[in-house]
Amino acid sequence: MLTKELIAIEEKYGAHNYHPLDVVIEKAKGIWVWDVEGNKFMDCLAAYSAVNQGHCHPRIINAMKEQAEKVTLTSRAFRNDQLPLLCKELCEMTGFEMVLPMNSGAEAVETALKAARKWGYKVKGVKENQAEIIACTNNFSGRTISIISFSTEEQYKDGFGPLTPGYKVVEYGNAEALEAAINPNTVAFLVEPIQGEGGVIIPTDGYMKKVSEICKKNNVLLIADEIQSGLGRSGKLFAYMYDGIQPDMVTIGKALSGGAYPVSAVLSSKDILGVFNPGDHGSTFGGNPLGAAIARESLKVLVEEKLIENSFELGKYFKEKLQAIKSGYVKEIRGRGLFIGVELKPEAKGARRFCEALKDRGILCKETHENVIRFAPPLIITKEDIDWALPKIEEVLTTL
Ligand code: IF1
Repeated sequence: MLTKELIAIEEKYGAHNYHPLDVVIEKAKGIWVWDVEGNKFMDCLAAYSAVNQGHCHPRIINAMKEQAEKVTLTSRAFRNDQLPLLCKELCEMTGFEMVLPMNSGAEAVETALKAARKWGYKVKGVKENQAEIIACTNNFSGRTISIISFSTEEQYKDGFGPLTPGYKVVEYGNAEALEAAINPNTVAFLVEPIQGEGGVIIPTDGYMKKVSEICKKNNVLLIADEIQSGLGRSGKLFAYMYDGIQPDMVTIGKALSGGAYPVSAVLSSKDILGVFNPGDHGSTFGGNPLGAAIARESLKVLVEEKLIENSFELGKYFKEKLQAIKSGYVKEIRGRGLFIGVELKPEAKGARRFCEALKDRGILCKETHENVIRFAPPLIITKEDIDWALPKIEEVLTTL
């Protein structure tokens, strides 16, 4: 079936909770995707950084096939041979002591929030039900009712009340605002070291170091949400590493599985994740052997194919070339590694039409926050691929 028919069917039978570009993808490999009519596109979104390793990476797909022939799900009522190895390998790779595996990014964030609250009561000594968690303006950490409760995007909250209490919001990038908001009931500060949905917002140098010091001084847990910015996207393993800190908890997801299967996790210490006793928390699929096998191979690919270094080098190259484009529409170009946002001026009348024009030239991007075009291709991209895309991007940014 062709694009129009498939779109009509989806419009009829599928809920309209998205407004996707009208490209119907049938096949994907590396940085390229093909639609049902055989048109080829460069994927510059990488499924919101879930396919950092490239679409259908052969090693990841093979790991998935092999494990799928053995056992896919045991539930956590029993043990399996893949989860212990994933936990060990994740800790060795990241320097954390303990892992709690979940499935979606939101579930990992919810797990971190629950751990912080319970740590607050059992370890810090906050009075029951008085725990406060501080988040940032323009945050995005998932779509559950508790997570949207601290969103500053009205649409994400509209119609979903009553919201979960116990959250405060401070200005992103403003360490003094965090310090002022902390009180004896504050148990944690949740922050994205680079805000993705917020429009690829990079805080001033040293912000993460400052908030880490403020949290330590006030016995408040620092939770870094690296579900989008992590696993090489920023040019380092984690974006917080630009400030040379180690948060108390880190949430990861998306590229943890190379886009092959929902796998997420919370990385932390024994003291913090030790607040969970058997039966406190869990999930049917959390820690399943299929996801664990896929995640183990996805991490190996990231390291062995030097994708983090590639993200750093080619991100610098891509950003410099974008900055060299003389466009009256561009207000600012931000980025770290292959996490790049091109913010347009109001007179550009929004980024959506630029994404549509890029699609017509074989490049798939996604606008974020109305006027930012996000360029976040798989980390396997080459200089030649970027050179293929640049003239098309220049044409759109200078002639639309
Ligand atoms: C959508 C963007 C939105 C995330 C960070 C947790 C999660 C995400 C930093 C939750 C998920 C996805 C969700 C998807 C679109 C995309 C997204 F930021 F990437 F662009 F929405 F803002 N922390 N981000 O980025 O992970 O539960 O989705 O696995 O909901 O539209 P999830």
